[in-house]
Amino acid sequence: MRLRLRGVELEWAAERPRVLVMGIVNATPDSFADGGRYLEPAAAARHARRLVAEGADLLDVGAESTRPGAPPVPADEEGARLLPVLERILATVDCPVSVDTSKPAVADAALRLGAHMVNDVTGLAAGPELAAVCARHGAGLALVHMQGTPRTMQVAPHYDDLLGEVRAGLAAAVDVAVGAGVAPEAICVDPGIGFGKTVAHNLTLLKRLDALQALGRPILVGPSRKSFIGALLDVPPAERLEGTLAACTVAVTAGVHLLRVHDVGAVRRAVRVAEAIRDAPAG
Ligand code: HH2
Repeated sequence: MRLRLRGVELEWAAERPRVLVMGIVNATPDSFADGGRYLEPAAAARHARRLVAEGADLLDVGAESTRPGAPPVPADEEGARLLPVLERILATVDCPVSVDTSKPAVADAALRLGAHMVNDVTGLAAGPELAAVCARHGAGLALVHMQGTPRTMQVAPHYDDLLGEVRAGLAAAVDVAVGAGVAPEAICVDPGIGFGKTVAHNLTLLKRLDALQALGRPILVGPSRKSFIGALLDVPPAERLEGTLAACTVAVTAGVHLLRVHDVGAVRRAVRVAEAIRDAPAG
């Protein structure tokens, strides 16, 4: 399996694939787990360097919180937060950098600065324009399944056939992206933990990531510190490390390719053990 980003190719062996870790840098005032800490380019770049030193294979930089209930941020404000931080990070680290945005204008500016991939949590809900921007720059594109919008998605999520609907939604998004000129090898897919999902939906998706293998694309998942862990353990985001490690471990067993997380060092160590168990002789 391969994922072609701009100027970089990520590769997973058919046997014993090594799961890659994507470290999160949120240049936002209000992200649920780390809002306000990395708004300044220097602080964000320091954090990026630390995540890479802890073992991040790539970074995801965002400037709009998509936590449940979050208000939309205008493109000029998102760009004004994102671009100085991104520029500094690109000059500081030497791994691929993804930008977490759904806005074509913001993505275009970020890709002009040298970002390698766009991470769209809406899965091209607004149409093919964002994908066309990625195609023009030869950038990678992560497509995330979301039911509703961040403002409404957790009101009453409902599925008649969870795995079938998430898979079909992602397949449709992949078709839109390819129709806009994105190479299939440049696309990865994500079931969207917490994006229009109940706790039970999130648990089933993590357990059954294998249901997305039929899409033939690398699978990305982002359980890090999310509210399903808070619901199970009754702890705030800062105390969700153990829950995050458990979710990541199960995702490794279920065939994930990329994990989007805040706690890179701890996840890297947990993943190494989970991979060793996955690859051990069965008896
Ligand atoms: N989750 C969040 C943001 N971006 N991207 C992908 N591909 N998958 C995810 O699950 C995902 C994502 C939400 O987490 P975070 O960035 O930590 O919080 P906030 O949206 O409040 O900034």
